Amino acid sequence: MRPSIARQALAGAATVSALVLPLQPPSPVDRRAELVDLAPFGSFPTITPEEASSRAEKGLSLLFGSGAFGEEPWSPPSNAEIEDVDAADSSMKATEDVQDDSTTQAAAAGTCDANNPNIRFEWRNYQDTDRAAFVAAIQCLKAAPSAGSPFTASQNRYEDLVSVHQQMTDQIHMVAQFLPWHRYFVWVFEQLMRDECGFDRAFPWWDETLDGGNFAASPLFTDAYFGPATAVTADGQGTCIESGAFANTTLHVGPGTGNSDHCLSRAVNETLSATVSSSFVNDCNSRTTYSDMESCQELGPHAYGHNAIGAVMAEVSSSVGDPIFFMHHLFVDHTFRIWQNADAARLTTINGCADKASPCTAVTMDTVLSSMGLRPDTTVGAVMDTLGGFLCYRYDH
Ligand SMILES: *[C@@H]1O[C@H](CO)[C@@H](O)[C@H](O)[C@H]1NC(C)=O
Ligand SMILES: *[C@@H]1O[C@H](CO)[C@@H](O)[C@H](O)[C@H]1NC(C)=O
Ligand SMILES: [Cu+2]
Repeated sequence: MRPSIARQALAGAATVSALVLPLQPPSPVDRRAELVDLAPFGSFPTITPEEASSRAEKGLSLLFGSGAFGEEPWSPPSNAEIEDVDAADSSMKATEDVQDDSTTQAAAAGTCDANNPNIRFEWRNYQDTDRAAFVAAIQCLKAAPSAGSPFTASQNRYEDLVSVHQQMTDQIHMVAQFLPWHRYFVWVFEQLMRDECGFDRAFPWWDETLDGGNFAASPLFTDAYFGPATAVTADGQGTCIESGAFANTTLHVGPGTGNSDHCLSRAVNETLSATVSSSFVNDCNSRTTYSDMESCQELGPHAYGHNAIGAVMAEVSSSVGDPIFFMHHLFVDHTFRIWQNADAARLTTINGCADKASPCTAVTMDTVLSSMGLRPDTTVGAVMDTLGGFLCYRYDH
């Protein structure tokens, strides 16, 4: 089913917003972006920041801000840090470090020079030429053919990623391997960009807390890059994205478990985006057991980021259809890495449920992570350390 789309005349639109007017050719002055019913998209389940705060171990949370978490993650980069990046031209250096066959070489060798890993640069530290190359490589995946079966409904290489996530939804959400699987999935995306679209630069990440409360003004949501963070309308509709690198995209996978053609749409709610804050992130990261931290992050900042962008991004199974998905999950992965940095044991241990059976199967280092053949399967243990050999990256801060 195609979500119903109402095109409205501009004049007096607010007073006739409930009406679906007959389609008419828009004049250049009068036309508005197509509106989208949000009902087919639903939303991610959440806990409130207050719930996260009241359940967190307050003793540990006092350590935040004192440098106890190593990379001082949640303050904007200092001028000195930015100058370091410029002086070393680290994006070029990281570029040279990319292995020709990074899919298998690092995994087979099991080595990573921790002094010389790939570096993921926060979008504000990522140069314009790198930004343009990054979105161009995503466009390349969207223009390349799908590999076909088993990527149901996919009509291009990018949608193969959407299809994998859609089909695996129940195995990768609300389970302990949520964080390791999405770390692996971002890596799979990175490999497709490098191996199939020639992307040979450092990767970016998005410190979403810097844009909380004002996604619309984020340097990601511009016509040069991901397109606008269009606001949810007063009567709760989204809009098709009509500018930026992914303007006028038709998606074929989803929404939900079904597959029907629908536009790439957003419905940004800045009340929800304001919830994506460093205090919420830190409350979740102050939890000392993996499973407590994981559920707090998944239902907390992770879920609010999805719901704040809305429409395609708010739909659990096929949210990958909006390329901002990967920037959001780079943020989630950064948060996970910061939690791990506080204690070396967090690179080699995990707990919680690997499935939704009762009693459940416990997650272990040997729990398998699959991308349905996009890239080889791996294990939770292989991705716990971002410098462990299968992976070889760190964040710029
Ligand atoms: C934005 O989210 C808040 C919090 O859930 C909600 O109360 C409000 O109605 C939403 N705004 C719109 C326009 O949907
Ligand atoms: C997207 O479609 C709209 C409506 O047809 C059009 O005005 C706009 O120019 C298109 N944008 C691009 C980048 O093609
Ligand atoms: Cu997911």
